[in-house]
Amino acid sequence: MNSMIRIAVQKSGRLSDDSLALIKECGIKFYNGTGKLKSVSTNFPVEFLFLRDDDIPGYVADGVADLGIVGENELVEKDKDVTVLKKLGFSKCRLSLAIPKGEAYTNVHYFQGKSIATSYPKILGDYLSQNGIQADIHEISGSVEIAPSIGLAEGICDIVSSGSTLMMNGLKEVEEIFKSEAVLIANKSLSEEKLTIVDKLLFRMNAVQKGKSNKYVLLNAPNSSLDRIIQLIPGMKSPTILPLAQEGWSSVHSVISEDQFWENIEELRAAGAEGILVVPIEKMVV
Ligand code: PRT
Ligand code: ZN
Repeated sequence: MNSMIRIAVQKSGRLSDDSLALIKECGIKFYNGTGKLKSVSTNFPVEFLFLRDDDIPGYVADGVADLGIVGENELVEKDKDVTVLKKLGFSKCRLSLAIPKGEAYTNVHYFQGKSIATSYPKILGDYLSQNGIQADIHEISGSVEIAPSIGLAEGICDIVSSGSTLMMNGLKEVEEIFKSEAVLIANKSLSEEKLTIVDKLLFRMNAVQKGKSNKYVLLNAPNSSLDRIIQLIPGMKSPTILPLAQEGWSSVHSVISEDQFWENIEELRAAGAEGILVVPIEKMVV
């Protein structure tokens, strides 16, 4: 029988769009009409389960799903025995302690004997005990940020991204206790057949990720500066050099990481490069 893997992705929420976009960029086609709980790809041996993110670590640990895409915050909180295959670079956020704006804060001992509302009692509990703090953890499932203003708790521990939710609720961030991003997780006892499919998927994901962090650069340069330019943008093996119709000039094609490009641009221009074009790369296999 032909094997197939099952991937659990968030049904709707902050992880969904980027998870599905990544899968599509890997060339995997499927239909995800609203309200669907399952979908089978038409061109890759994979079935998708659309779930609440809270359930994903458990489903993967139990083998109901073979793989899952979930935030590290949810994974660590649920404390399930799964393998993290890959950090995916999206849904980045932090889990932080926050207190009312007007409160004076010096260090984490502020929380000694205080009450803290959170949806992450395990991560918070571990952090407090590592710091020798005894506090009263109130587990609540949503709207954590209003807990201090309604008198439920003195501080909160919640996910922060831009910080505007804290600000709007008269709170200030005082300790970052955990950094999170989306990760690809796997069941620990996948069959050889399934592992072969997982490897194919990882190969595609790596190509997509590498493509995103690199750019294709084309520029014109006088032949006298080619040696310097090749040093600055050595590319994957070495740059492609093509003669321009104008005597004494060449077109240089190379691949460069975006960060490096901004660092090198002045030097490229100083070396005589002109007409510099930077083009996105869809996939990159090295
Ligand atoms: O319905 P389901 O259970 O599947 O979804 P959910 O409501 O539990 O989770 P969802 O979709 O809100 O978030 C999914 C994951 O996205 C989280 O587990 C995090 O890993 C990640 N993520 C990234 C965030 C945020 N950014 C984020 N800003 N999760 C939540 N928030 C919330 C936060 O709780 C707070 O209310 O946004 C508010 C803070 O945002 P700022 O920008 O105002 O600081
Ligand atoms: Zn959730």
